[in-house]
Amino acid sequence: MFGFRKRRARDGADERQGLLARLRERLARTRGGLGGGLAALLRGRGVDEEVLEEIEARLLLADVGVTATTELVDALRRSRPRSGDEVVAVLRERMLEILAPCARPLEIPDEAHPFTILTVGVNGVGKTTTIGKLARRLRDEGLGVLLAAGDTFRAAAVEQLQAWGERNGVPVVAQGTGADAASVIHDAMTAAKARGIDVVVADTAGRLHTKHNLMEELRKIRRVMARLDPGAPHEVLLVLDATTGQNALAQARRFHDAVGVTGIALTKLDGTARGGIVLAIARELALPIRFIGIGEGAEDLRPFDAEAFVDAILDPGGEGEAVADG
Ligand SMILES: Nc1nc2c(ncn2[C@@H]2O[C@H](COP(=O)(O)OP(=O)(O)OP(=O)(O)O)[C@@H](O)[C@H]2O)c(=O)[nH]1
Ligand SMILES: [Mg+2]
Repeated sequence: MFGFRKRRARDGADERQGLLARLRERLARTRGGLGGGLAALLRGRGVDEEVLEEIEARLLLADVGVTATTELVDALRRSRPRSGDEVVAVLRERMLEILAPCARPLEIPDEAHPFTILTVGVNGVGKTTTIGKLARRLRDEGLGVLLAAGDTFRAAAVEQLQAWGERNGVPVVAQGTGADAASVIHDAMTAAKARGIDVVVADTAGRLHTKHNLMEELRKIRRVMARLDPGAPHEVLLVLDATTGQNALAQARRFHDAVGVTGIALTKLDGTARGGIVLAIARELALPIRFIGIGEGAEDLRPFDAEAFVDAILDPGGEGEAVADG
């Protein structure tokens, strides 16, 4: 009995190592600009003003944003690091201070029946894909999930969500293209209640945050949901695309003003050197970062873990990796 438990614990540790390694691999481009680049920059010289300016430029290039970059560089200036390791240690500590308040995982309490998640965001940021991955994650945790095909605008949107539903064995409630999105989501909530489903995740059509009438439509969806359950939507999950850089902040502000965002999923952190946007989001918006997307596969959605993230973008660690790609 004891042996079994010990093996389980080790399997858990191995699995965590595997997850961290994959995160590192997927964030290689951001790390190339920050951590990996730092090691090369500091080789054989002290941390003078010129080095600080270079670090500042790299942080800005990685989309860390002016406010957080200034804070990080000021911290370096004050602590007078004498080696690359010390620079990394100071940055690590400060970055964690910035990120920690935002690393609040999505919790699904037992009381909400069903717990409803309304997914919103600009066109093409990864809403539907995130919903598909999330459905898989929730299902694996033993929760009953139902998806609502609330993107009734784009022609192939319903089929795309249905494909994710089939892949994960999760039911999808849909009407045709052109149907009223609020009515689809209403139907889904009613069906979920009748079937004792735990979580409803609703897709919506991509919309530009600057289009007033489209934001008004989201407000209507909100109202319809609240009529069925005063607590709904329990989560308004805003999906942001990391490759859009600082524009993501503008999107977040507009969506938050319109529908009250309660959590952020930040996608496409793989393959971009602009992963520092996570720090800008944490610094500029007091919103929980629930998930990060690091690939297109079903297992590529991760709860946001500040420590794992900072280590993955900063740690020059790995052998001979230094300045991988630019
Ligand atoms: N590399 C990468 N690609 C992603 C990630 N998330 C989504 N994508 C890709 O981004 C593209 C758009 O994703 P969708 O889920 O269709 O985006 P959407 O927001 O639903 O788009 P609309 O419904 O048209 O507004 C697809 O090709 C996805 O595979 C991610 O974390 N990493
Ligand atoms: Mg979509």
